[in-house]
Amino acid sequence: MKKVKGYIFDLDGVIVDTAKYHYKSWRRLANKLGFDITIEQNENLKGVSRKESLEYILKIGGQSFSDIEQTKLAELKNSWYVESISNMDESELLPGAAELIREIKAAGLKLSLGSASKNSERILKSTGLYDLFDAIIDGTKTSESKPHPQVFLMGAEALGLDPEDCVVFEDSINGIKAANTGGFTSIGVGDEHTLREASFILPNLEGCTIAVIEEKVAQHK
Ligand code: B16
Ligand code: MG
Repeated sequence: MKKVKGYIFDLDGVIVDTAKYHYKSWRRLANKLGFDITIEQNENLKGVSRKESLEYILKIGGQSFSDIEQTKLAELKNSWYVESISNMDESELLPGAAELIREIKAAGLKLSLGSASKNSERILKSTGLYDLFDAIIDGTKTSESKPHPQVFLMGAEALGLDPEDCVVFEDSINGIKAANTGGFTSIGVGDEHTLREASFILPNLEGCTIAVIEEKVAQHK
């Protein structure tokens, strides 16, 4: 890659600190059904759609429900999740994320969201970032879940760029796999061991600038 032309951001766990609310809401649902889920099991839920997350959780609890009941359970979890993000503002942004997004926009480079969430519009609006994105690809537009690369491929296409000209920021194992499979440079944001399949890893986005990314991408080649 000569120069990074497109920046694709995952939402939950990269831009905003919502992963903890997803976990809390899934845990509340599991507890209501009579079992519990661990923080390690929650790692496998990151980047995974609501429907597939529920299927995974029900498997942990050894429980089965009809499709209609599953829809109701997913809706119940989402109502708790939406309630927990109802007063969301800029204070929920993860360190450095908004600064980097604003720098990319000011530099005239392309920005897309690549999230599994169906709540992304609400979250981006309440944190003041919605208008900065050239494309918003999320769970309302995709038919495949990460680790399938669809969400990122749609993002690159919406930006008019090839995957090899774009970087993807991700906090989940499934998201890193999706970016790698799609031919993107994957940037893991978070734990070094968990995200070891990424092209490179940053502990968080604090102090992260276009120059930092360009340098890391050049080193990775
Ligand atoms: P929703 P991301 C993902 O968002 C979350 O990591 C995952 O935990 C959640 O189940 C999924 O969105 C669906 O979210 O229930 O809001 O539609 O990390 O891909 O931005
Ligand atoms: Mg995420």
